[in-house]
Amino acid sequence: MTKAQRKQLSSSSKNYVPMCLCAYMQRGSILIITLWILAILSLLAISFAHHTAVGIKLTKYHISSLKNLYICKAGIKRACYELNRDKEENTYDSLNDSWSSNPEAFKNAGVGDGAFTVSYQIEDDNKDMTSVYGMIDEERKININKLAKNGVQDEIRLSQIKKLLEILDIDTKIADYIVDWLDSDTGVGNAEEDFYQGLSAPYHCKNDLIECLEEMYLIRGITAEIFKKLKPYITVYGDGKININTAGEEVFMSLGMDDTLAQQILGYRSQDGGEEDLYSFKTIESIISNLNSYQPLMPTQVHILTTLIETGYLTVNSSVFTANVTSVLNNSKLVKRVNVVLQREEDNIKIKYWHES
Ligand SMILES: [Ca+2]
Ligand SMILES: [Ca+2]
Repeated sequence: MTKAQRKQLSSSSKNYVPMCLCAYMQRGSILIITLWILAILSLLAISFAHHTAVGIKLTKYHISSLKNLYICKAGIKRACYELNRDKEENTYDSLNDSWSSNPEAFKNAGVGDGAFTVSYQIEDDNKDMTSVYGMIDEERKININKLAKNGVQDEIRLSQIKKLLEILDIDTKIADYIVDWLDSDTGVGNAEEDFYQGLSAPYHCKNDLIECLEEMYLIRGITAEIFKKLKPYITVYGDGKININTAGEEVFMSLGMDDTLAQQILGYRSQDGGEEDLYSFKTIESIISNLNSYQPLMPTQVHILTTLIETGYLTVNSSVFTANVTSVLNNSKLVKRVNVVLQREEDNIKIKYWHES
């Protein structure tokens, strides 16, 4: 090999090594870039899958929620049906009516993918809470809006509410504060505009009717404890008459009856008439004679009843009903509650109040 050939060979081998290295590095970069792209795509796919899963869950929740609402609406339809049916069956309203206690219609009644229940809780003789499957008529309670008549305090109704507060062991001043909230005057009383404007977060005294019971939390002196005690006995609906077929002892006594008379009414009502509703008061005129036939009334008791009947404080009918409807779906823990107040009129039923939770 000549000197020139050796020089050429040496030169070509020097060039060969960097060229190989360059190609190797190029392939490595492509691999790294590919891996990065794969990683980014995987992350995007995971993120997309997560979003889709959340979306599917939300859609399922909304579908279940909607189904639950319509099951509650079916419960309300059933309540309206029972109210209309009852109107055909009799001309009075009592706890023996189909709207009142009717597990067949209102307890866990299957609709589509779930079931509805229309119920409320009462205290039984052992002071335990028990469910009644049906509606509550508002005429078993005292309408506090009637404490003010045309914007002026009604003395007789004020004394009735004070009696109720006494029975429930609540300060009777609360009755005056409720009157101040309702009556049209703004200066005479202990809970008028001045009081509410003097609060750390002031607001106006309403000087008008209460639209829903929870509004009472705005009235001076009404605490959660007092509201809970009062709630079963008061309402803001109805014409102010008390249904003698549905009211309880506390309400009868607040009307001025003694304990014996209140118990006599409850005793008459609770007699078992078998299939027939024999022991409801069917007309106002029959109240005294029915009670006398059950157990002779004292002259003072006859006088109290006569006065209450003649002054229009008693009735045998109800027209406003509260339905607490709960719906559950099969295979789901999702529960929906709708509380409605229904007013039964001559030829239709009006919704007076609606609350969903
Ligand atoms: Ca009836
Ligand atoms: Ca007032």
